[in-house]
Amino acid sequence: MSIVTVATQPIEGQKPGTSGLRKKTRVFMAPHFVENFVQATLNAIGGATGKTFVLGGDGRYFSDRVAQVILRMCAANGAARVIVGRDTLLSTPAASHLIRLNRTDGGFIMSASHNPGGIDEDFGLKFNTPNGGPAPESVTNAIHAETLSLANYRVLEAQDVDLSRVGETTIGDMVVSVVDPVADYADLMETLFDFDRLRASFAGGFRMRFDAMCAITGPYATEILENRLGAAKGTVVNGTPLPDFGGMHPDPNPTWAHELMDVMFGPDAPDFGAASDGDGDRNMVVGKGIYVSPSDSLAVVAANAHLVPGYANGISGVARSMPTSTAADRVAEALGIPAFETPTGWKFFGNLLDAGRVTLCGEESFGTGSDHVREKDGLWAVLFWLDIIAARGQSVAEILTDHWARFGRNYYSRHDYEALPIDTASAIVDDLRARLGDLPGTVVQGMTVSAADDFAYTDPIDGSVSAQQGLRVVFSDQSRLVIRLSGTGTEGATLRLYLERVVPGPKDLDLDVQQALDPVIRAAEELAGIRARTGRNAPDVIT
Ligand code: G16
Repeated sequence: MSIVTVATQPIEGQKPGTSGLRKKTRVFMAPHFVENFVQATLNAIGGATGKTFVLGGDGRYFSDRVAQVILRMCAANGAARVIVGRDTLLSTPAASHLIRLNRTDGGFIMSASHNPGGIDEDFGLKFNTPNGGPAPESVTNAIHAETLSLANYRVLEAQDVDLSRVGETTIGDMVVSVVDPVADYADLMETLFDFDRLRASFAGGFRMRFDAMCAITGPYATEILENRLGAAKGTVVNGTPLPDFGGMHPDPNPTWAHELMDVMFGPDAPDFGAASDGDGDRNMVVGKGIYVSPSDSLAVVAANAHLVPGYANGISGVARSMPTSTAADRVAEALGIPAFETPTGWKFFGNLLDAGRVTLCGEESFGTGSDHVREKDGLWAVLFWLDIIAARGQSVAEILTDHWARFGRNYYSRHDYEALPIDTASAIVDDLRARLGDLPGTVVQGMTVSAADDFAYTDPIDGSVSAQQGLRVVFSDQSRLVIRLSGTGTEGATLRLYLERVVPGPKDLDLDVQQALDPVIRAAEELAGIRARTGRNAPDVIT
């Protein structure tokens, strides 16, 4: 086996977005595309010599080929060992756990998360650092800089490695350890939650439905919920990961997980419903006839953490992304712990988690997690809810009602306008940005603007600054709208409009969400003119 140095040229468009590099699969399939990005990554982290990495992903189309390329390139660049999930499978939180558990030098995750998979859909690749978290901007900027000047990459000439069997093998001088993708992660969950209590709950007739959307969490959910906790067989549906996710759009929100929503709002609904996304880091939780918004989910988890064994000694702080509702802030205030507001992207939580400043983090984009790994974790959030339900002996609806009565309710929704012409979407954002300074004090749809800015974040741990992270307009009654462009889409531009209205209670705690938000929706249209300027008469996705 010989190491070949292949001459190449920089390829445009290799700038990582909110979470790694995401493109159409065919873009990744172009000559040198994967190789350039992998070499740029290895260069940016100071080379691979003697290092150990984790490798896995959600099993989407093309993962098998990319995994072999990464193995050959790691071997050619002098890596000592790569730990790979069997059949290339690892959920993103499981990969994060393996990176930490084995004290490795980081890992490659092959996934475009909630984006559909297949030759005409999306692929993605991201590097996580030794703390198990997505590379911070300092690293992704360095990777991008490398992609712009790359002249060659190194690859080992070798046959494919058999990744279908657990065990050790070598490629060149490098060891390849193929591991069970589920076992270590499931063991970690047993240390955090009261598995005896949960077993008793399922034995007592508690019913749930977990929709894995033909994506990575199927094997994890089956092992944990059905095998270890004794939930009825068939609790996990769409449980086999498929390269094209069976044609599903594996994004756990009311639009894409509508089958689950139909069941949960239908006759004979089970007690609890949940779904996860392509790579297993997102979650949606639903009660019988009631949907839990991700922002509320974070707040409820924080308010009830003392009931869950892994968190019973207290939580140090809570962090949420800026567009996420402020519901969790109110819980933090009541608990006397700090609350942090970060830009969108799980990578911004890493420093706070590493420094022990926060225990729980969450995002409106169906992400919830804690310091047990450095990624958001879909199944973890589901187990957290199950443990809270078991400990309180209440339904989801009762838990939410109690929560709103105590803390007030943050009505919240996100409206997405997808696949817009990039120029149109950028102009909408740029025009509003230019007017922000004039807005405070003005009245829009009967509401007075109290503050308006383009969110900038200074990391409290390393002082790094991230500017232009979303436009926010806050009204004097604490209602709020936020506009930003997605950093994960692969087709045109996706404009996200985040809407929030705070109702302190005790009145008006059970309004229809869209109706409750109507004044804020109208204010957004008056200020930004999204519908007028795009010609769309409704959002593509409402969460
Ligand atoms: C990724 C990030 C999240 C972010 C989400 C949406 O999630 O990890 O932190 O909130 O994208 O980002 P955007 O609004 O820029 O599209 P995932 O699940 O896709 O990895």
